[in-house]
Amino acid sequence: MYSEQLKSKTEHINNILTERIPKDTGFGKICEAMSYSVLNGGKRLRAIMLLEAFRLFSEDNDLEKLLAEPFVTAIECIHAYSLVHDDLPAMDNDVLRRGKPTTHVAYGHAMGVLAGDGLLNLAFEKVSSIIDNNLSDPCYIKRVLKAFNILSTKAGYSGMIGGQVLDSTEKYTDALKVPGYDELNEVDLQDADIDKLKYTLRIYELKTSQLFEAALMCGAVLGGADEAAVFSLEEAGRSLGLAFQIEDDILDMTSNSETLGKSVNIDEKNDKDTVARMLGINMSEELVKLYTAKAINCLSSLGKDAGFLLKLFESLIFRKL
Ligand code: GRG
Repeated sequence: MYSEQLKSKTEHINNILTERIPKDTGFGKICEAMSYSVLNGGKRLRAIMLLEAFRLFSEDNDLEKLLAEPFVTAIECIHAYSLVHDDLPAMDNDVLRRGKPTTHVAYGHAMGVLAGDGLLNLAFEKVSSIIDNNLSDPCYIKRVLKAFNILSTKAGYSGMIGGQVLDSTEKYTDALKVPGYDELNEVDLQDADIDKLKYTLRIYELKTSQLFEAALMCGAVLGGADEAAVFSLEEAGRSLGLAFQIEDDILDMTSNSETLGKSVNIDEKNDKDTVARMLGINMSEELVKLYTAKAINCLSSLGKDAGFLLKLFESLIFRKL
């Protein structure tokens, strides 16, 4: 049953993280604040995707422990750092995350910045230390370096951080028109401002899709996938991230903070141009379905038994959290 599988996979990820996040108390409260930021719940979607993508291409449990688990830790550390920094007063200024006070509320603003920085460095420490573990086969070293490059690029200035920059500093003007997004022709968008919509989707692709792409691609690369398969998973991550972020907008407008574990109506409060605010709930739900279907197509095109990942993708369409 899918929900039991999901529960057990989430527990597995939580065990990996608990084992690998440092408990050292030698540097004030930094380790405590880092643990608080990572081990405080979270759906573990990116970690689950990474491990499932690895398993599409390799059934070697030892290799999974050696190569994939450090990347699982890294991607959740990077995700957690982005949330900690996103919640800071200089950004969204949020007080609630995963049902608990945000890191800067619990530990102070300076520690919010430092815990985020510490998590980003810990991510790179974990993946680079794979090389120390008697990894002599050049083929595996190449996979690790390739995945390291994907993760750091997609989380970086031209990926997730770039998206956050556009999101928080660049309101749409005609000068910011972006090409592409032909798939929008498949839905009736009535009198929506298509150029502004495309720009907003571009931001989502950067700030949200890029980490989904990294999760699927890193798992595949570490498992030994060929370039065509890695590209299909990149496309799957792109579409899934778009669907996920549009649903996130919808939940911000329609859910409550008890269910979400974070503040709601933030986009209205910050006067943010979100897809859901631009198109309304019904049309936005059409886009969630469109992009989820695209993601499922890309995943199916691999011709692998991706049963669990497919169910995970489908389950995100009408997620409550
Ligand atoms: C570098 C200063 C600096 C800041 C980085 C990049 C960034 C700040 C923030 C982006 C974070 C963000 C809000 C991305 C949107 C993606 C999103 C909806 C995140 C929530 O993901 P879930 O629902 O979270 O998977 P859980 O709590 O389940 O892990």
